[in-house]
This record gives sequence, C-alpha cells and structure tokens, in this order.
Amino acid sequence: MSKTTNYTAITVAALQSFAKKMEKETQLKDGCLTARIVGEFSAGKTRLLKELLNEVIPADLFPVSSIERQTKLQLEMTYGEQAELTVIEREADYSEAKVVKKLSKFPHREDKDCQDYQPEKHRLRLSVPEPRFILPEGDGYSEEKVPMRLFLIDTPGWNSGEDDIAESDASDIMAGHHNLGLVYVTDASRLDGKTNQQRLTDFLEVLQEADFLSEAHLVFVVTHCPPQEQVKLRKRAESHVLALWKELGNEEDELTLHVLCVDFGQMNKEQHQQFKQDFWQYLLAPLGAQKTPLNPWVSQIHHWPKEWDIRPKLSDIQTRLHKAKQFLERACIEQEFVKGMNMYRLLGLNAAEIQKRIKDVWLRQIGEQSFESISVAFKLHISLPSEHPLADWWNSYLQAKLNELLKPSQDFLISFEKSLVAVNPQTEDLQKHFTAHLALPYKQALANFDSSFTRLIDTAQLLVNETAPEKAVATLLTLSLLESRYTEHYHYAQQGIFV
Ligand SMILES: Nc1nc2c(ncn2[C@@H]2O[C@H](COP(=O)(O)OP(=O)(O)OP(=O)(O)O)[C@@H](O)[C@H]2O)c(=O)[nH]1
Ligand SMILES: [Mg+2]
Repeated sequence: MSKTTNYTAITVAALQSFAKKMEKETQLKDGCLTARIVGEFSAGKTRLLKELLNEVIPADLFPVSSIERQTKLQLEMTYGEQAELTVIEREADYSEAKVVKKLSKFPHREDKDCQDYQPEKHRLRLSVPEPRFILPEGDGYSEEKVPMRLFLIDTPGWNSGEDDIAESDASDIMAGHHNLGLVYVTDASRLDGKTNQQRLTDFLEVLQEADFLSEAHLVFVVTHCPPQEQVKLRKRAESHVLALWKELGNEEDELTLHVLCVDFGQMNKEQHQQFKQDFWQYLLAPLGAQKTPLNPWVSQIHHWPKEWDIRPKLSDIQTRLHKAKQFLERACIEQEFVKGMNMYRLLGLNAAEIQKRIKDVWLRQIGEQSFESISVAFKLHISLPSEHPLADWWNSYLQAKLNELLKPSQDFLISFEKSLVAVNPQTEDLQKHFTAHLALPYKQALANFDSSFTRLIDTAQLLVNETAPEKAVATLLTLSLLESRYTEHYHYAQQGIFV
C-alpha cells in the first residue's frame, strides 16, 4: 500500500492552532459597566433573563423559575465563547473576579455547597455566547477603549425572608458602581401595592444617586400583564414612576424611562421576538450608535492589518500556477519536446553547440529567457507573517500542497537539463532521445495540475469579492478540510482501500 501525507490530521491540527491563537487574542476584559435587574421576590427577574437568553443558555446552567424564592446570590450574565457557570469571589463591580468553582448545574439555594457562599462576597457568573454582552469600545469608565464585557445582573428579590442580602440596605445591591441602566421588574398585580410603592420609592432614591453612563436610565418591566391590559398598564406604570420620581424632587427629563408590559406565559413566537428586540434596544440605548457588537473572532478578523488579507495572495497563487502550467504545456508540442528539431538540422555542430541550439529553441518555444526563470515559476513560495493566526495552516497545508503540486514540474526541468547534456553528434534520433527520458516525468508533472487542490485555488477566487472577510476565512478553512479528506480518500480508494 503506498502511503500519502495525512493532510486531514495536518489540517485539523492547523485549525486547532488557528483557534488557539484567535482565542488568545480575544481574551476580553471585564468592564465595570452593569445593568442590575431588581424587584420584589417572584416578580419575574430571573424569568426575564431566561426569556432574553433562552437560545444561548443550556437548561442545566440556569435557575428554575418557580414561585418559591429562588435567587440568593447575584447572578452575573456576561459574554463567553461557550456557556459556563462559575462561582466567583467579587465584592464590587470594579473588583477583579476570582473563580472559586466551576459548576455543571445551577445550585439550588438549599444546596449545602451554596450555604458556603456569602452574598456580599460571592456571585454566580454565567457566561454565554451572546455578543450583546460585548462593549466594542470599552465600558466608558476606564480609559481603555478595548472591547470589554458588559454585565446584566440578576439580584435576589426583596422580602425574601431569610436572606441577609435581601434584607440589608437595598442600595447595596440595587445599583451598580457604574450603570448602563437599571431594570426594575414588578408583577402587574403588585404595581399599586403599598409595599411595592415603598420599595419603588426606595429604588428611585437609589437611582437618582447612582452613576450612569449618561443620565439616569430605567427599563421598567411589568410582568404577568394580560395582553388586553398592556396598553393601559403601560401608561399607568409610566405616570406612576414619573410621579414618584418628581416627588423625590427630580425633573421628568432627568430620567430616561422605558416601560415594557408582558405576560411571559402568553407570548407567541413573534411577540417573544418583539419583546427581546425592544428590551435590548431600550437597555443598550445609552451606548448610542456603537457598532453592532460582533462575535470577538469576527471583530478580530475585521481588525487584521490589510497585508494580512490572504485573498490577494490566493489570487497571486492562481496567476502563478497558471503561468507554471503554461510553461509546462509549451514544453512539449504535438508530442515533441523540442518542436521541429532533428539531428539533420544540427549537422556539423559539436556537442556543446548542439546543446546550446536545442536549449535556445526550447526556451523560445516556452517563451522564457533562461532555465532559472522557469525554475522560479516551479518553486512557488508565498509567505505569511509568523504572527498571523493562519500561519500554521498556511505553512502546513497551503504551502505544503503547493510544494507537492510543483515538485514533479521541478523534477521534469531537472530531467530536461540532464537529457539535454546527454545529446551529442552521435545521438541518432533527437525526438526519441527526449521522449525516452522525459515522457514519464512530463506526464506526472502535468497530471498534478489536475487535482482537487488546484480546484480549491480556483474556487477560492470567488472569495475575493466576499465583503465579509471572516466568511472568506471560514469558507477557505472548510474547503481545505474537505480537500484534505477527499485527497486521502481518493488515494486509498485507487488502491481498493476505503478509509
Ligand atoms: N405566567 C407568567 N408567569 C411569570 C411571569 N413572570 C414570571 N413568571 C413566573 O413567576 C415565577 C417567579 O419568577 P422568577 O423569575 O423566579 O422571579 P424572581 O423575580 O427572579 O424571584 P426571586 O429570585 O425570588 O427574587 C416563576 O414561576 C415564573 O415562571 C409572567 O409574565 N407570566
Ligand atoms: Mg430570581
């Protein structure tokens, strides 16, 4: 069984190396900008998060919304490549988070494990692949303008009896150190209740003192709100909040208020989508016309220096391969390696003169000045900077395949030079002489151009007009993996072996 280079394994390893480098570059920092979700117990704070992020949170990692009092520790939602739940030690929004434990299941508040953690010191952190949690230009607080994580924080509900945190001064957890906005959640049936009124006033007092990105910003969510009452309740909630806000001595225009009335139990798909869209739009409004947050890999690829774009290089490769193939095609015309030449036309010349004549005729036939220039065309080396995340893929797949493709062409050129120096006045039939030495290497050189790899290079030219560079990279990597797998399969299938 003849062996072939295991390009599938090589390509997979190169893709892993690419992923690792991309990962390293996209280590996001924690920003200190937050949006806390506050309200009475069982108001629907946790359910709100679940409705917003249902597509990216694995069921095990999320608290079960129930009528029991659920939330004990603050739960920070933020961005992560993959969903991950951890217990972290973090006293304030500006303190560094220390990971205490990674969890495979959301802890129940009665779990023994859970009892060891203190609400003032520990938080749960659930990272999910939701790009809205990335602040492309930083948190607006620190000087740095690098992408940072935004936090949406689910807080324990008030009145939840046994919790020290819920019963402590509410201002400790109601507002963050630096707020994008605050989200207040209330059950429609409790909107006018006395306790809620007091809590809401306490909350607005905290809100008026809190530090915001621009001005005070509140997203007010009324849950358990029957669809037919939503318009009415929306107005009532709005005037209710504004009246209390003014009672505290504030002006109406000092608060940006958005009210959303929902019943999470009675939403169809469209209403759900609309709710999500409205909520995010309201919450993120203070960030202004920031670019839509992109997946960090995508954003990184968009920021690659111009010379890192591999597409012009692929065009260059195609042009140069085309030229190399043209040389090869001209190297033998109508089955004659030196078209129209025979010993009769070389009569009277010595060996050196014969060889020089043949060489000149052959170079003219090919359209080149020297063997060296042909040799250069057959040794295609296009480099990529070593710090480029695709460098390993480029060297171990693309460049290696190019070398493999052109090796028989180089061998053919060497064979030609060797067979040329063997010609002398005693050579009987010049064409037979060349055919005997060159037919096989020529056939091999030419056959190599008819390969899945050259098809890949041709197909890659379609990516030149692709406006999203990340799509071009992803397509190319996928094609390379398919091509590797195909080459291997084809190689073994030819020998009757199926892998
Ligand atoms: N039908 C309906 N059920 C809701 C709605 N909002 C919340 N719920 C349910 O009400 C219960 C309490 O909701 P949670 O989201 O756990 O309440 P919470 O505010 O996080 O409560 P704590 O964590 O105890 O402070 C859960 O069973 C939710 O599924 C709603 O709009 N409609
Ligand atoms: Mg909760």
